Amino acid sequence: MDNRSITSLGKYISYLLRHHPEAAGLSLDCHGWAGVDALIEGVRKYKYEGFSREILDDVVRTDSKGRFTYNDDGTMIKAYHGHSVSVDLELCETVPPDSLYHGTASRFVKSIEKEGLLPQNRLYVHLSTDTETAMSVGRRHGQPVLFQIDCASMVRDEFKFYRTGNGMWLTKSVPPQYLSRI
Ligand code: HQG
Repeated sequence: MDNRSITSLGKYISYLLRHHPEAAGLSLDCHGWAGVDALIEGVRKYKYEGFSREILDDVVRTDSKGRFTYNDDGTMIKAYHGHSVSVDLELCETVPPDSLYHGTASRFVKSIEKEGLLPQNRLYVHLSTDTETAMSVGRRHGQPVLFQIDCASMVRDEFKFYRTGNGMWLTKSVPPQYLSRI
């Protein structure tokens, strides 16, 4: 299977595991896990008849952001980040670096400077450790703009941060006083 098809399947699986599991007849448990057999069956029925465990393993192994993980015995799968469905991802509170970055589009700047960063349709605000990654996240939405987050002050003010298994930083919101445009 070529890389483009693997990427396209990864996008579909992200959609199912983060936003609309019911679209392929799946359900997630309270921690966001789906059964691997049920996922394979759902993808076969709704997206690609030739889908298999081998292809799923390729999707998981080659994903550019390491978006997915299996449980220990390989019978369950979940996405590490990006969810809009209400699940408890069992994230551990972790002290972040002093600064993290968020890339967005220029048309959101006014509102962000007024309200701060809000999770919008997702469960958390997603933050990056480096400016290049943040720029590419922002570019998905339009003309990219970068904000630096003063995590050291947020930690001092008792905001909580979580690190996902694939290295993303999540927090519930970032009020405007901790943001600076760079
Ligand atoms: C913006 C992708 C107006 C926010 C990425 C963003 C990431 C506001 C957009 C992950 C706002 C929401 C998440 C406010 C925030 N007013 N706009 N007060 N607060 N926004 O896609 O961070 O590739 O839900 O800046 O790489 O872009 O899918 O969030 O522009 O890691 O695995 O509202 O999703 O990962 O957009 O992306 P999103 P995001 P995947």
